[in-house]
Amino acid sequence: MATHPIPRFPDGFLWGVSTSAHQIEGAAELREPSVWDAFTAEPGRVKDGSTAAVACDHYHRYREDVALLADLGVDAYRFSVSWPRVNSPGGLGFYDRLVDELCAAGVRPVPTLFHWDLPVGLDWLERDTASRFAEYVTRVADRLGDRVGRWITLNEPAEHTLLGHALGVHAPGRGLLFDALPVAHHQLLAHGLAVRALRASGATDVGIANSHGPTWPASDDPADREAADFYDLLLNRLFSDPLLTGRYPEGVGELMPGDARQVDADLAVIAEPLDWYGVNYYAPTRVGAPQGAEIEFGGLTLPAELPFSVRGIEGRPLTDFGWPVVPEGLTELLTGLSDRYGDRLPPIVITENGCSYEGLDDRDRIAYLDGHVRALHRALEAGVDVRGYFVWSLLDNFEWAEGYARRFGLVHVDFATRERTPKASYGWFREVLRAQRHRPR
Ligand code: GBH
Repeated sequence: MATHPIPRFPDGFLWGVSTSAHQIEGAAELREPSVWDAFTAEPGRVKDGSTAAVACDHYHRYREDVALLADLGVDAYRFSVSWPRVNSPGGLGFYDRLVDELCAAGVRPVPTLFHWDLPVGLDWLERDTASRFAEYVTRVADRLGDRVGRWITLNEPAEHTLLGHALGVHAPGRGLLFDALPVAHHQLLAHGLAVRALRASGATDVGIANSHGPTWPASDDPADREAADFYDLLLNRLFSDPLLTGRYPEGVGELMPGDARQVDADLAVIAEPLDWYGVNYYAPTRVGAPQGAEIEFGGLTLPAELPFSVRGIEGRPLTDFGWPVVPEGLTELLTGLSDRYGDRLPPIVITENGCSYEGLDDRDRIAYLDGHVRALHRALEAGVDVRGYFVWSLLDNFEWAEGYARRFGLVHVDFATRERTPKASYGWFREVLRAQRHRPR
């Protein structure tokens, strides 16, 4: 554990933790099914064969979880609203109670409106899903907007496109490879329409949570550089460029659904100004030229026909998931975003950062988080306007295709009894928050 105190962050910097509905709520029988329920029901899709039918049972235990947040001392809590639950009778009432409980505890609610649990029957390949999303967002904002100040439209459209629709390892389980591009466009359009819907309902603090990470070429060889640049385009710029500049990267707009005029009109919606830009960061990726074979990577099997190959990052500790621990990648990422977008980049909030490790005495998690908070401070010193930091996650939870095998929580959950036990990292984060508030500048 680092011995030096973490440097002081600016006044008003927002400290928080994140979760998502499908991963923690349970009470699946009280809502409509989502594509994740359907996907999980197919044999072999989730590694340990588990489902999220009960998960952390947060739906029934939210009071206990809000008490954990209050005791931790975070300013804010990022959770997600389940669209299939909102579609069910009484579903919005749950979020009403949760938001009331958070406000009473002095914790700011920061809802994400879509974190991958699409209602069964809807499909991101269909353009109409974007308008349906905006209608749903209006319903949520009308109900919660008197107490919710800050909103997040989507979580990681890049990962949802890639994992869910291009590779098929997440719901809805489609392996469309490049034919998945309309899914990216329709989510971006849904985001823009949601920003407009939120503004129409009076919201003044709207952002998105995008996954980002530096892409490191495997070597200086032009073939490796070209492959890395393409990977960076697909995972990073394909999303940040339209959102922040109103244009797709060179050559991509032509691949999107609709004629050029339609795509341009959509881009004007997609580029609605944001109050802040959310970044989920876990690790950089090492990418080289294709190697003509399937690749095992980060729990995934990547098909051989991709125009790049993903390599390991050597000489770094790995988390239980096999992801490398590279704190300075966060500084590099943030200074890179600031260089690329300049004045067009709104203030940044780190909406997720964390790691999976076993055990209650989780010193490795403390080391990971400590390193990343320091790396974040270095980005601030370098002049990047960062306004907040959220740890993924409050609780161990249903880690998608990995089931319950990966533990990202500051709080341990026993999935037989649903008992919560704060880990060492919870105590560490509480001390960090305390020190930030009490240390003189
Ligand atoms: C987030 O996705 C999700 O928003 C959240 O729901 C999920 O629980 C959480 O992360 C943990 O998975 O290059 O080998 O280091 C993040 C998904 C994270 C997937 C980084 C690819 C790269 C692994 N991405 N990861 S590696």
